[in-house]
Amino acid sequence: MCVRLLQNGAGGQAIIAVLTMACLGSARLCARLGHISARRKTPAAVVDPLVRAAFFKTQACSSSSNSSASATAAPLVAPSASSIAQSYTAKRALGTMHTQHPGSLPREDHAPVDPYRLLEDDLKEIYAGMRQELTINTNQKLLQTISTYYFDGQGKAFRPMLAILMARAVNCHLDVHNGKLLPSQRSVAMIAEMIHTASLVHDDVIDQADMRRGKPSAPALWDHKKVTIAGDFILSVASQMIARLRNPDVTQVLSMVLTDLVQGEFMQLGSKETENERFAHYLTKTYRKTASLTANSLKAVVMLGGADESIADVAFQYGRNVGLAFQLVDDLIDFISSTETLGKPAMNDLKAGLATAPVLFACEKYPELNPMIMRRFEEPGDPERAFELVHKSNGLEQTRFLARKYNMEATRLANSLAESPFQKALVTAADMIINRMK
Ligand code: GRG
Repeated sequence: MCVRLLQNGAGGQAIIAVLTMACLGSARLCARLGHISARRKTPAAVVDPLVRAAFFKTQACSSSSNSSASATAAPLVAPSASSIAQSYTAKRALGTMHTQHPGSLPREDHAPVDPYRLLEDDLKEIYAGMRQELTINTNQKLLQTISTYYFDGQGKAFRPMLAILMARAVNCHLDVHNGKLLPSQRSVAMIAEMIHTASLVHDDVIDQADMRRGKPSAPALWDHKKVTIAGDFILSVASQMIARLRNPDVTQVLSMVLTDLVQGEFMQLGSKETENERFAHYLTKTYRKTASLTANSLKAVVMLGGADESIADVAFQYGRNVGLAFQLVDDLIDFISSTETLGKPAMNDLKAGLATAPVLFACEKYPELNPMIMRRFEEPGDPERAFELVHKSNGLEQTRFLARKYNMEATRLANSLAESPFQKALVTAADMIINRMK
């Protein structure tokens, strides 16, 4: 195992982050990196809404188990992080964002907390809010229909979930706002999901994707020009919401996400000649395309809560680490999940010409992948051969190992915050990202 410093640009500042690199039989690649500067549904009746309200409003930051309220709130304590991860992969509507749970378990202080269960009301509220924002900002019926199409509660809602958890965890940590979520913090959670969704809409047009989340994609249903404009519309409404925050520093942080996303997507269209350059390019692309959104939206919510720079950096780095882990796992499951589980075609990346971490690691053992990468798997049989070589190599294990390293760093950061249900759920969320299958 090698430990390297990777410097990454974000928000115009240099961010130094520790990249602990998995070198399972990949010492060469690791050495090169050294040169880089870079739910079964819980029965609804189990938790009395009033008791839960009391628990979260008056004891929102408390993790103690010595009250009747917290005992009643026991279903928030899930059996294990991986079972949460498995249960959430089942298709769910927003009303069923519960971890599956066989019944009430005794509360254990160190047991994981299910973020979906914990934030059920918050998430319902923000989905209703996003749909409302998109609906009231246009009287064009078709624009309303297309722009709200992906706000159907079928996404994993990771970004708003993380933003709300971090906001509430830091409010508890600082002992401010009674541990409650501020309206501006709720807005940022919505903005993050809206930016994410606008990028999915555009991505589906660019990739001419037929499916998204197990249903026809927007461009499969409507004219591509209209779908593109609907993506722009989602972004324009999100921009208005940013402006309404009336906070120039937060505006700058959130605007950076857009610059990063567009650059990340653009970088994905290019490739590099050498293995060193390719991995550096891949990591920077991954930060920009995926991790910048989680890093900067988590930073924005804590800034709005009144956090100082050091806590803002904890939030940013937690978001950056879970974002990088998320994308690595995304790239991994493209090789191991079925089309049915994913709700979109599997082996999509190779077919789209993309060399992701599993392939880049597999190159160590199978250099014949190099010319395939350079021609973006365009020759007949390239995707199938590359898929086979990746499975024969250690590329999948190395990718998971690297994702786990980021996950461990995120967990360390979450554990640097004062204990609260939200802080604990940040730890669970990082684990869910690692254990997910879709
Ligand atoms: C319009 C802001 C904007 C950008 C244009 C097209 C583009 C530039 C960027 C695309 C960026 C993109 C699609 C990143 C994908 C990141 C990613 C891993 C998406 C999958 O996220 P999940 O699995 O999706 O959280 P769900 O369906 O759960 O919401």
